[in-house]
Amino acid sequence: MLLYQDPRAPNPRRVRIFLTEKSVPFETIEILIANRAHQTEEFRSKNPIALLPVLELPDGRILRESMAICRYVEELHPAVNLFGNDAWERAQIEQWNRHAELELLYPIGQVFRNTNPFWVGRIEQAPAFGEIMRNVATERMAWFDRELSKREYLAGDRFSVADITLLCAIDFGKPSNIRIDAAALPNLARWYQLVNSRPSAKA
Ligand SMILES: N[C@@H](CCC(=O)N[C@@H](CS)C(=O)NCC(=O)O)C(=O)O
Repeated sequence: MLLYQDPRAPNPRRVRIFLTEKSVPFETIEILIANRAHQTEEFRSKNPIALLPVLELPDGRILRESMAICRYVEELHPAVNLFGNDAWERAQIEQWNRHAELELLYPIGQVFRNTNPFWVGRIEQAPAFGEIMRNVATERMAWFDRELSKREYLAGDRFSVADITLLCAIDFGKPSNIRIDAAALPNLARWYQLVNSRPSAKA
């Protein structure tokens, strides 16, 4: 399978980490957002809304949306399980993956889009909205810290796709200077060390 991706973007990284955790071989094509390579007619023929990642199967079928891609791979390669083994675990992982996505990856992405010079001339920015989203992200990190005082991993006592999303969200805070203050957020810092030290984190 072929992954169209940008090495610096968080959603393609979620898929790279997922595939690496499962030891599923994949090839990549770099589509650099900085070069507007995702906005070409050629790439739009694979994703009309010009977003990464895109997965292309050997028979030419195209799959978009990082979690749709991961769910497809999970079905093809059930071991190692990353989406849950029974109804309750699947629901827990879904819940925490959505929390990581909507409550942290989204606001952090909006801080970047609305305040970073990278996007000047590319999109219409609303810096005040970006700062509101920065406050949301800060509050949510404190909440994740409290939750991670109760268990080892985000959705339970083992690694799951929810941890992948939270890791990618937190690392995407770097360009906006949103970082884990280990003194204030010791549980989140402990969890970050644990997950970031997995070999897949480098994918
Ligand atoms: N929900 C989508 C989000 C895709 C997305 O926003 N991708 C970003 C990179 S992380 C992108 O391609 N941005 C390009 C742009 O906004 O112009 C997914 O999970 O695949």
